[in-house]
Amino acid sequence: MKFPVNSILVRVLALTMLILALSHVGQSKGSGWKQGGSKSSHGHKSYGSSHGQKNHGSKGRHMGRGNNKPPTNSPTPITSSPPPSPPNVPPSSPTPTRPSALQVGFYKGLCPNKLVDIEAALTTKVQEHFRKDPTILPAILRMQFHDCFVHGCDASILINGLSTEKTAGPNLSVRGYELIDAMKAIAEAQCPGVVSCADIIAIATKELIKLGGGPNYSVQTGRRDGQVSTAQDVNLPSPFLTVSETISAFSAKRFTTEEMVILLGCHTVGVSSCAFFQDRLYQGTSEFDPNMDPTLRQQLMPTCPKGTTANNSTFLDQNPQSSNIVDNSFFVQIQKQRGILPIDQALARDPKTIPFVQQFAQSASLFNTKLANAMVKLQALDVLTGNQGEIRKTCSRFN
Ligand SMILES: *[C@@H]1O[C@H](CO)[C@@H](O)[C@H](O)[C@H]1NC(C)=O
Ligand SMILES: *[C@@H]1O[C@H](CO)[C@@H](O)[C@H](O)[C@H]1NC(C)=O
Ligand SMILES: *[C@@H]1O[C@H](CO)[C@@H](O)[C@H](O)[C@H]1NC(C)=O
Ligand SMILES: CC(=O)N[C@H]1CO[C@H](CO)[C@@H](O)[C@@H]1O
Repeated sequence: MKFPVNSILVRVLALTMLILALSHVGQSKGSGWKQGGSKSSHGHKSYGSSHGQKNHGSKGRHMGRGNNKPPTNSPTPITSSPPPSPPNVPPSSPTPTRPSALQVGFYKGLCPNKLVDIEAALTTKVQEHFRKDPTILPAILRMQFHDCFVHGCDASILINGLSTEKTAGPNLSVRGYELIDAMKAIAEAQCPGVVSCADIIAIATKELIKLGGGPNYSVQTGRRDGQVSTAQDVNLPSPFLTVSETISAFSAKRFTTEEMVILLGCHTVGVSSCAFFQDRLYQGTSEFDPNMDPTLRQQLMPTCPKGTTANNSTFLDQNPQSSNIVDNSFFVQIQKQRGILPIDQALARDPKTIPFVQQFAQSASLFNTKLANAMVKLQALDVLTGNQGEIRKTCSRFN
């Protein structure tokens, strides 16, 4: 699944975004459309990243925050893997004590200048970047998903090297590293050695979802950075998996089917390149999808001629008013047989997921609440806290 982006400058940016859209490239496909075959997950990860991530342009309404944004949701913090919290509170410690679990506002008072609000400084950077490039939204959503799904949310996706996670097939379309590096530079300048790269990704993700018109939830912080990153660990759910296979993949990470559906709903922003859906367009190809909306098929054919190797892309949310907005229109589109990725369309046809698709399509507020809760849970997946891991000095290298 991918996550696309959202909202915002709709028209103006749309062209730009298309150009920017990420293409997921290279994936292999699996078996046929809706056969239950077992496709292997090619390395893509779908979710947020890989395909999904395509960026979209941004169309949307306003760029940002704003105005009509839905009210803040306050998801209950979910601690999926509660880190051991040793009650070792040093009496009268001279330096601020780092809490040993994720919490909202973790960094308050932890910088040398206790008045520095480092999270606010980082958030400001995200806003600036988003104004210049709204496609950063799907890109970072995807990065967050890829990072958390492989080895927990420990910034392992950021490590450079010959066989790190970054080098795995699915990472191919992950981008947005420059924003993370810019945020880390701010953190190190104002608050050296304190802010983890894993938290920087989390803060960026939260802010971008809000900027894209989605829920304004409270992001937890306090993650530590991991010390392992290997390509062979990367096993993200492919967009060619069946619904049952996708449920299994998410279940292995302790997500319910409902949570899986809402997380795939992040495809409300982002783009997909032809490689992920062109087989659905042409009769006789393995994934030809006779039930695709015929108008959509006609639109997509010139974008992805049969057998093309061009990496043209299209929005995952085919509502042109909302292709770059984090909202529930993706679910309405797939109900109309206007899904792009095989797994996206399958969600609207499988009895196991139809009820969730219907609920999210009907209620924007339910979509926001459930998405906020699922993001908090995703961002707490297998995190390192307390004294675990490290605080990297440079996000792309272990210390
Ligand atoms: C988002 O939530 C924060 C914290 O509750 C609040 O200060 C801010 O005004 C909210 N922003 C929007 C756009 O609702
Ligand atoms: C997609 O790629 C094909 C082949 O390169 C090209 O002819 C076509 O104009 C492209 N379509 C779009 C919408 O970019
Ligand atoms: C996709 O197409 C764009 C524009 O032609 C090109 O810059 C980019 O490198 C291509 N991406 C891949 C992965 O081939
Ligand atoms: C975006 C990105 O960093 N992609 C990387 C994925 O892995 C390959 C192989 O190492 C790199 O060359 C890409 O740069």
